[in-house]
Order: sequence, then structure tokens, then C-alpha cells
Amino acid sequence: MASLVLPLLMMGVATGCAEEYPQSSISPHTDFAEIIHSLYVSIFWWSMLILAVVWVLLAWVIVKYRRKSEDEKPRQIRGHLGLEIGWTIGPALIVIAIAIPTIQAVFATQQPVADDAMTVEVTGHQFWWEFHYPEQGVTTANELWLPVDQPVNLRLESNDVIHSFWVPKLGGKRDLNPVPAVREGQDPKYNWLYFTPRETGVFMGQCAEFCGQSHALMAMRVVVETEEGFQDWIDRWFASEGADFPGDPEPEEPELQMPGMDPDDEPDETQVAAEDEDPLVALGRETFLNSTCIACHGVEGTAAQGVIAPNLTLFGARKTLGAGIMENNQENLVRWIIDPQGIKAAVAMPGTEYPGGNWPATGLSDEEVEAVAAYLLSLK
Ligand code: HEC
Ligand SMILES: [Cu+2]
Repeated sequence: MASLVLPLLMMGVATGCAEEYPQSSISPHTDFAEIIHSLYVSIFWWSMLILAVVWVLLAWVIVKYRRKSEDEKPRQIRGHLGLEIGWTIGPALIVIAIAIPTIQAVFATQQPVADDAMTVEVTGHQFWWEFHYPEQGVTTANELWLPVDQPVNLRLESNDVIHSFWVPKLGGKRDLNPVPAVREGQDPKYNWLYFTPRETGVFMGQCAEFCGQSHALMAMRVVVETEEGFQDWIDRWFASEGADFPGDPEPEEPELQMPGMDPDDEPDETQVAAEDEDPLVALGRETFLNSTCIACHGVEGTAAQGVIAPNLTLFGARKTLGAGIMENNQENLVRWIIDPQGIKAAVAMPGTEYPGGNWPATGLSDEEVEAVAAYLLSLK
């Protein structure tokens, strides 16, 4: 049956692709994505049935009404009421048949949030992603860590223009809007995305709403870990530089807090370890903490408390750099610190020789850049 070969071939290609392509939307890994996927699959098979019926009818007409002799003239017909009503009602029924499960799916993906759901506040920035975990007191960027089988409720918001959160394998695609100022007593209106990751793994995502010059370079990863793996990541975040824990008092003003120089500081493991640390890393830390980097970037437990750029705590554990655009290694990081705008247009970060984001060039020497990169990569 010719009418079946092509659909089967297409299915083969489609399922074959699912495993290889990181941003495939036909490879669901959450309840949300499964709802969308099963809707898609059922509509696909009903369409295939319709296609088969149309092809069979077409073949029948071609054979039955073909020209049988040179001088044959087909019977001339003008209009056919029955057919016309038929092909008006038929498609209308098909549209209704598609609308019913679609509307059901829309409601199913807006289900009430479970009591034990974990909230993550996602903020879109030109051109990177910020993830804040209010319950854990953790902030990170571009790599969203989640525990498997734990319902998560993402609160979506933008710091500037409209962005869109899209990790195809996890389902959804929802805009991050700048949240308008609200009147007193009113609650701000956020978009939310609620799902439960079903499997561990790394899932790729991408900003799906054009947001400026480097929109195409605004990717992200979602790292779904086991419960223990996730908790370990949270613990490492707080242990990063051996300081603050949740509930600790707010850090002092950056100028006042020089790490390692406060006589009241109790010696702890990290400070003991610091003695035999790589001198390059030590130089990098000092350079980083004494340059404008910390006006924008934060590193937990240090004087770096900037909040307008990606938080760099555990930066060395990130797989990629620059919102998912390149591998996170010494060589790429050095290139990034020297000239971020040369790699990603319109980025609000100064380079060593060019200003950026209202800050003058950092003026770091090649050696200092190497050291800062080594320091940032040591944070893991
Ligand atoms: C004016 C604010 C500002 C200053 C100053 C600044 N940065 Fe940035 N930085 C940013 C912004 C904004 C981004 C996000 C860019 C993007 O990916 O779109 C960024 C990204 C980064 C990243 C990549 C983070 C990630 O997860 O991909 C690193 C690493 C970094 N900066 C290091 C530094 C260092 C080191 C310095 C000092 C030499 C510095 N930055 C100074 C604003 C700043
Ligand atoms: Cu965007």
C-alpha cells in the first residue's frame, strides 16, 4: 500500500530524530511535555487516517474516470449540493474534533500547583537567564538545576524586553514579560510554568522570543539531577567560598568586607585549604575582587555581591559560557573576559579595552585575565 509507506517512513524519521536532537519537541521528559506530545501524536494518526482515505478516493477517481478513448468527452456537471455541504461540514467536524482535546490539554497544563512544589524565579535578561531559588536562597545563571520527580513551578519575569522560556523536552514555551508596576494592594501578574521532570539528564533550551541583537545566543541548560545530586549542588553553592549559610546576616557593603582579612573570621576548612592553593587562582581571586567585575557579578561568600549580571558562584561547574554559546574552559573564558562584545554583540559587559554596560574597560593585563579565568573555573 503506497498510502502507508510514506507515513511509516515519516514516523521512522521522526522517532529516529528524537534521541539525537537536543531540542526535539517530540521527546517528552515531563508530565507537561507528555500531555502536549500525546495530543500531537493522536492528531498525527487521525491526520494519517484522513490522508489515507483521501489518497484511496483519489486513486479510485483517477482510475475510474480516466479518459478511455481519444474522442471521449466527460459528462458536464454544474455544482453538486450534497458534495458542497459535505466538504463544508467535514472539515468543520475535524476542527471541532481537534479543538476538544486541545482545550483539555490547555487546562491540564494549568493544573493547580501541588503543595510541595518548588518555586524557581526565572528572570530573562538581554541575553542571559537568571534562576533564583527563594526557598534555598540560591541564585544562578544559564544552568537551571532541578531535582527529578519534584514538581517545580517557574515564576517567569523579564528585566527588560519580552523573552520566552522554551526547553522543548520539558514542554511548554512561555513568555517572560516585564512585570508592570501594580497599584497598592494588587498582586503583580506573572506567567508561570509548572511541571515535574520525569528523568535525570541535561536538557537544552533557548530564548524563543526575539529580544535583541544577541537573541540567537541566549541558550540555557536544565540539569535534572537526583534528589541527592540536587542537594549536593545546593550545599556546594553555599560552601563555594566557605562563608554564608542560609539565615546568616546579610553581607556587609563590599568595601567593608575583605575576605580573609577580617580578624574576627573564624578559620575554617576553606581557609586552611587556601594556603596550598594555586598561586594563579589566588592572584585571580584578588584581581577579581578588586576590579569592577564585582559591581555586576556576585560570588557567594565573597565581597562580590553584584546582582545585575550572572551570579558566578560555582561557575567552574557550568558546562558552557555566555548563556550556552561555547564550552566553559580556560581558553574561551580568557577570550570572553578580554572582549565579550566581540563574541556576543551588544553584551552589557566591559572588555579589557572596551567599555560596556556603563562601565569603562577593565584594563586587566593578559596575566591578570589568565588568573581571573583560573579563579572563576576553580569555583565548583
Ligand atoms: C557592567 C556589568 C559587568 C561587569 C563590570 C562585568 N560583567 Fe561579566 N557579565 C555581565 C553581563 C551582563 C553578562 C551576561 C552576558 C550574556 O551572556 O549575555 C556577563 C557575563 C559574564 C560571564 C559569563 C557568565 C555565564 O554564566 O555565562 C563571566 C564569566 C563574566 N561575565 C566575568 C566577568 C569578569 C571576570 C569581569 C571583570 C573583569 C566582568 N565579568 C565584568 C556584566 C558585567
Ligand atoms: Cu531573550
